[in-house]
Amino acid sequence: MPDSTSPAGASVAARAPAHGFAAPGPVTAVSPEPDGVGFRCDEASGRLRFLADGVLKVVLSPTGTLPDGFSYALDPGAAWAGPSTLDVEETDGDVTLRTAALQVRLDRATGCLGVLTTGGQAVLEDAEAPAWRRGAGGAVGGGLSKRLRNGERLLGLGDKAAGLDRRGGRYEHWNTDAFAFERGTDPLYKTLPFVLGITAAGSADAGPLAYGLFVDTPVRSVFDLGAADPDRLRIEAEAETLTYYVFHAPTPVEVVQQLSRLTGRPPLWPKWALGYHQCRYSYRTADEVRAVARGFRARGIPCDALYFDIHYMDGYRVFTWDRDAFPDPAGLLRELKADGFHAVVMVDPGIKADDPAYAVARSGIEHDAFCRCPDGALATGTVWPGLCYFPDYTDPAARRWWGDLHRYLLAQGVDGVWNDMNEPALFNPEGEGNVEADALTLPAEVRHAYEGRGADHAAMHNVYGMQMARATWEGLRRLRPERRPFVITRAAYAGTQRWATGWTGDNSSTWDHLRLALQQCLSLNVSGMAFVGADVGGFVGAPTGELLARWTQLGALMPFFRNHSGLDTPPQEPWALGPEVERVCREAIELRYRLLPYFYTALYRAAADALPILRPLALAHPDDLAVRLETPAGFYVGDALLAYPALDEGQRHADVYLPVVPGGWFDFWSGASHEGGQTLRVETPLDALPLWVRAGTVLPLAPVRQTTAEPFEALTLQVYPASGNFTSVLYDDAGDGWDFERGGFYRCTFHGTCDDETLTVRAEVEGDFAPPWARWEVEVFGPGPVEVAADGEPVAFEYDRTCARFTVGPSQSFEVRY
Ligand code: MIG
Repeated sequence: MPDSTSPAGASVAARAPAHGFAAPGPVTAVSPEPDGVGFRCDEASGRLRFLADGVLKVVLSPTGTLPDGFSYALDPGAAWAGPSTLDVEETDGDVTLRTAALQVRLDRATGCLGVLTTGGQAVLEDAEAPAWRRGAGGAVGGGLSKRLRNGERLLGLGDKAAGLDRRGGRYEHWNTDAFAFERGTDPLYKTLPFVLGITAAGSADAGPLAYGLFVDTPVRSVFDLGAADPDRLRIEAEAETLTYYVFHAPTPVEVVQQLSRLTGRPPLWPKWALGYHQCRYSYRTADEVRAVARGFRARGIPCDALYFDIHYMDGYRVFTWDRDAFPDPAGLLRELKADGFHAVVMVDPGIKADDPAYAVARSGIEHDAFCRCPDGALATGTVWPGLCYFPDYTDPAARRWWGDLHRYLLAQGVDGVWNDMNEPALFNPEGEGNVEADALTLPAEVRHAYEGRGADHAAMHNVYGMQMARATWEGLRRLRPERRPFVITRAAYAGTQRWATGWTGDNSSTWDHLRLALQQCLSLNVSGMAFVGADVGGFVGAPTGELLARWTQLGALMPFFRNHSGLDTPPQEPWALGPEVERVCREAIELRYRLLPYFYTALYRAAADALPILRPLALAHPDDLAVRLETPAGFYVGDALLAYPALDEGQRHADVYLPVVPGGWFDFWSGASHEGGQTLRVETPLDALPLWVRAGTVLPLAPVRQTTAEPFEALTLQVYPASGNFTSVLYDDAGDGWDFERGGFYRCTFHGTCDDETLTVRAEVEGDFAPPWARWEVEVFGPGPVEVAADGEPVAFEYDRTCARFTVGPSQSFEVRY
């Protein structure tokens, strides 16, 4: 070992005692800058810059210099054209900047900032001036204080373990291994410091207003959303520089899109990522994995991926296999592949440090890829393998080294990588290594490269996991350029969605966790992380059959759909809890596979159009006063499907609130149509998963298959008409690879027009990809037609009270006459 490891004597310097707050003081100078202004105060300087008419960037610093603006959160590929117009007006009292969407007023006397609409409606206003807490060594932390209004709802903050409405809560951002977390446990694994505000309707002509606040400080921070003072949103971050963005758009969904454009859209994940995945901690031998695979195929339960948790490794050494338990990994993975299963393996950041023969550790040292203490010693801490080193993923060379390690796994046929423990999480047996006994992560003073800038762990902690996921993604992309990477991460910071899907960590097999799983996934979607899921069935403990059935139903509607359970828990595969539960689980999984074309389109819309996949009702219906955030429990999948899964033990009915939409709603199961603006009571026996389709939708469905790759001949198109014009989109491509970037995609826009006499659906196709379907099986809901035609030619049809069925060629336009 070239370097010794030394116990860290240094205490955490950054926690200096506070000596009170300092405000910026009066504005002393204002200077024009591109798309905004710079300003100086007695005690601070700042910059206001519009990235677009409705996107304002604010940078504040208690020093004279503002940073270069680098942030891991920002998508470097995002092109901001600036505001379409910008007026700057200076008066004695304030400086006002106006774009086509917003005006910002900087009060000269106090340095307070107010963001308003062009019509003068408040969007987000300082309640008090920004302030810095002065420690002995200068400024150590900054604070913001914004006004909250009566009736204003706040969403976002990623997967914080609470209800959707974050108002009244206080949340901390410090990525933490939160094993067996409960509702209210905080902090958790992820830091997504974005708040979506939706105000109550102001007056008859001023409807609800939507805005977003993204505070781009990866350091430890606290968001108090009205806990200490109900009318104040207060943010304190252990950062000198406060950088935040205010978004404003006509609708909440567009605000989420603004955030997603800033911090990046997800890549188009391979299609198999949308299939059903099975995991446990751990399938310990090759034979056990084979038995699980057979379990799915023998029972005809669809499944696309199996997971290898930490026991596949040799003594928890990453990039190794335990050859006793898995004598021929490549052979096993080939077998699985032949049977339609993808293999995802866990890779943790901790690299075993106390084995001189371990090539990965030696290579890391040679490449100087590991984090060091200020005295130059390698930082070490204890995790699964014992004493470990930790790669510095904020160093581009270390990321490259890390990425290249995956060559070994890819050669064996691994399809995807699961990054866990990347908060980073450490154990603390008596403070082994040079980690403080109670820190459970790297010490604050550990050094990071931070892209050549240099930073300590306190500053890099919350981005560690995202940069690990990035290094993994980039490695897979580089080493296997013909395939799309699949990466899943536990820790995250804003922007992680560019490189990884996510799950919500170690939940429990309880009914409250079922509801929490939904709330967490919805909030993650509001916060820019669309491709997420929670462990189906719960990780800690054991679900009852009823809970597993209900959780599989909910999971079938989450983007990431994986059953996972913890060490020493009883089996939790869909068949583990008896035939009735197995049937219900199978039906839910089958529904997911039928919905795949719709889900894949939703994923495409997330990747292409920055749209969330899951949407709380309030996101889509901010002006509907009947839509509160927690009840009813309905939510959207994509923009057309409304779901009301049962979330309570023994639940035998659901009160389904249908929002007001043109043309109303159709029951997905019965085809019956219902007007919006009412609450229906529906039965929810164990096998019921209430689903509603918005009128004005063409819903694409595939037949049930055992994997997402199984070819099929007939695509079903369910048409749910609404009078007037409507459009729907169907996206498809090869499901993997990058041909879609060069025209190898199929995007069909359905242009529907409907009145009492005629329904026409015109299919407008773009792209060069030829989907494999031989025909479209069309199902048109509503009254019985008198005739049907495709591209002008009459077509035979059947009608059965709710639905007219007929067959057309793929991509054919059709017309129904009533
Ligand atoms: O200390 O790899 O959240 O999904 O099964 C536990 C074992 C480490 C935590 C993850 C969980 C995983 C488990 N890991």
